[in-house]
Amino acid sequence: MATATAQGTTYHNFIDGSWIPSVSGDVFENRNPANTDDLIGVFQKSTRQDVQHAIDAARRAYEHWRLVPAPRRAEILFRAAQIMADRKVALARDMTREMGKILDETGGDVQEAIDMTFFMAGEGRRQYGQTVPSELRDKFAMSVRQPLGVCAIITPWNFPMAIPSWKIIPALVCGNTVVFKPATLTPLSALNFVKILEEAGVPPGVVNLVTGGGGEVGNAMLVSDEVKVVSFTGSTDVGRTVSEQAAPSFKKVHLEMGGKNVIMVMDDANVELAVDGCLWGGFGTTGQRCTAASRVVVHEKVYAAFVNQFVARAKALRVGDGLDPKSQMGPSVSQGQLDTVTKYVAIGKKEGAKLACGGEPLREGAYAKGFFHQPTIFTDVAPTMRVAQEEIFGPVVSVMPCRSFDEAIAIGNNVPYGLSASIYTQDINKAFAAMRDLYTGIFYVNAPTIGAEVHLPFGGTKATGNGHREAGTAALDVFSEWKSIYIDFSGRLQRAQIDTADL
Ligand code: UN1
Repeated sequence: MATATAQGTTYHNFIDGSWIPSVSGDVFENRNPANTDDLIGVFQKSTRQDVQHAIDAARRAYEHWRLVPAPRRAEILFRAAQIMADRKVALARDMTREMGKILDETGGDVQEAIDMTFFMAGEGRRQYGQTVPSELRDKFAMSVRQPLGVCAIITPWNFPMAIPSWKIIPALVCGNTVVFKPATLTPLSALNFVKILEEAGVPPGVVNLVTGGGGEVGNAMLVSDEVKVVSFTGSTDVGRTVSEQAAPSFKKVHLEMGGKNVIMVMDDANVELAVDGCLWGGFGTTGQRCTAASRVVVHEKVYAAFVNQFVARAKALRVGDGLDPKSQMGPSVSQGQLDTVTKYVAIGKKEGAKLACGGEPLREGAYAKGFFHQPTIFTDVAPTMRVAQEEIFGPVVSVMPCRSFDEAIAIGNNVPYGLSASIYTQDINKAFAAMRDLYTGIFYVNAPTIGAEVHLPFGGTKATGNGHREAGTAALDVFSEWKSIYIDFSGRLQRAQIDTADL
């Protein structure tokens, strides 16, 4: 898995059951975003050739793995879930160190991977199809799920173990094999995950890990004829490229992309509860969730009360190294991400939004070697401003006043994305109307926009997705195809839709 030297630990790719270096001999560094002096390790900068080896291994392994009965495949996955649970604390620490979010949250990330693995392992005994009466005599009709082959899994850095589990575990339980390219910012958590699958007994070649950049590693997977499914989570811009690259070979493409999620606070809301929700939804994971509540629409009758409380609470958030149990918000994941935050703060100011708190990177003292930024709130934001339309993926929340429930819904829907939304209200009629009318894949009542559980579908509408869902049994639809089977036991030719008279 790794070799340690005075220069640090070198981690390898995992191809065909062996931990091996890239053919390039090149590596890249992974550093702690809370303290860039802390080198976590060096990882393989893989090439097209490495990807090809991994695809070849996955293709060969598929011929065996697809024939392993699904309940047996699932037994391996149950074991993997248990190993993850046993190692949860250590896995969370590694993740905080490489990604920055606080320990409570990395513990949650690992827990989500455990939950998903147990849930999907259960699907090993539940890949239900349909049996239906045939329209002809002495004929049987049914549908079964079948695997597709090699799946390319491309994952982001914000949920370094949960999101890989959402994709890899259903792929495996359905009988596919995997080539996995994790984000370059979080390769250690990916490696930890794959190591656990290896230990649990996943056979050589069934899961292959190739670290490196999207341009080289990602593209090589997208253009390969051997790859049958691509599951990608990341930005909408990259998702579009994934879709275009994968189109000529007719791959099944599952995309999970950006969000600009809204919390709507109505005049009858419990304002304190709404403030709790907006803090957690807006600044949890330093705003770096696709589901983050980066917009808040507040009824004018409670606007002043809400803003006062929200700003006071945001100012009091303790920003710091995620490994310190006192920290409530960690750094942005990288300099690039921090630059995006500062860019959008400048855009918000220029557009005339009121900077109610924050707005500055934190550079002094304990912050000097990390990518920290103050929790930032813009108020009196117009719904058309860029800070209210574009995904920032940082600790910046835009608050907008509204005069009515209908206006809140209109503002809520008027963005390019459709992942998650929420309403705070005590009025059941408004709650149900909002559930129906927000065009998103996920909706919450009296809870923030984050916090999806693994056994319901996860995904979004519009520029967030391309119609697929992960998590829940919906994930099986990404990683399997239906086969309809007809068995004629009449011993004679029966012509469907034609030989109906003698029935
Ligand atoms: C993401 O935002 O990228 O629902 C994933 C949530 C988490 C998963 C988020 N369970 O917020």
